[in-house]
Amino acid sequence: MMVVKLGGSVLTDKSRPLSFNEDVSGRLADEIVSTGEKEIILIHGGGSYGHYTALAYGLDKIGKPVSQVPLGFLETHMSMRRLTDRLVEVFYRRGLRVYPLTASSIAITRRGRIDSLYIESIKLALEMGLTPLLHGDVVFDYEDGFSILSGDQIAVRLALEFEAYKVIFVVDVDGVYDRDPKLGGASLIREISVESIRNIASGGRSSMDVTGGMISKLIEASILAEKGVEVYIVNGLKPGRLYKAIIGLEVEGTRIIGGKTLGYRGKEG
Ligand code: ATP
Ligand code: IP8
Repeated sequence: MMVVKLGGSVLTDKSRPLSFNEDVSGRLADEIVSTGEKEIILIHGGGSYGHYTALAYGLDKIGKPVSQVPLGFLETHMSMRRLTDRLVEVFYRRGLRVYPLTASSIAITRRGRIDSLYIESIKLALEMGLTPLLHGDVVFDYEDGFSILSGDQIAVRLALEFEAYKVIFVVDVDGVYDRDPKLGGASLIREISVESIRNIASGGRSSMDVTGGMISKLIEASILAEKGVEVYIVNGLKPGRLYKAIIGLEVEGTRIIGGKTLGYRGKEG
């Protein structure tokens, strides 16, 4: 089994609210189809849909006005579903038969981490020969009422549940750099260890300056790398990179290296 998280930075233009990159999404579908890989679970991120709506309602803020939550929760969920609908349509036209499943209907978090998860529908979709497509979402939370659940966390949890041997995060840059590449003068890191990610996250001594979405992605990804799962971050805006990463060809990008990389094919007992 393989899990691919299609980043919102690729599927949408994050600088423009509700902007869908139809051409890029279609080309990524072509790449997935041409690998012939059937054992695959797809997840997409929020990009200029979910993030934009959640921000508009202040859902990210501590001490948010309670009265705004139900509406913001609903609107953000609807925004994500709109992006899913667009993807399903484009993917279908390209011969990629995805079956969309809403994260908030199968997952409940506790303090932002997935606590309950119902995966039977994902299993049955796969058995039917359909590719499950999930997405980052606003979900119910046992303690906080709701949480914003990233597609990255979903990808990691599903990879563990389904004993994936490989997880690919598709983003709009070539991989992990020593600083945000959009600021210029950054160098691509071809392999990054879980240890150096921990140092960055805990403010330890490291030249890495990773912020926002990328640091959370790396922290999530390290959970998998530590268990020996192959984890890659590749650029979905560059044609052929996702294809190569799926079929296991050498690809420009970043690999996250954990402690038990060799021989591991599944989750721990
Ligand atoms: P989404 O959450 O919408 O699905 P995504 O998963 O596609 O988005 P982001 O969370 O936006 O991706 O992360 C990609 C962005 O991270 C890049 O556009 C890049 O500018 C930024 N970034 C910041 N620091 C770094 C870094 N050190 N290396 C690589 N990218 C970085
Ligand atoms: O883009 C975020 O998912 P992500 C989902 O994978 C929402 O972090 C609702 C913003």
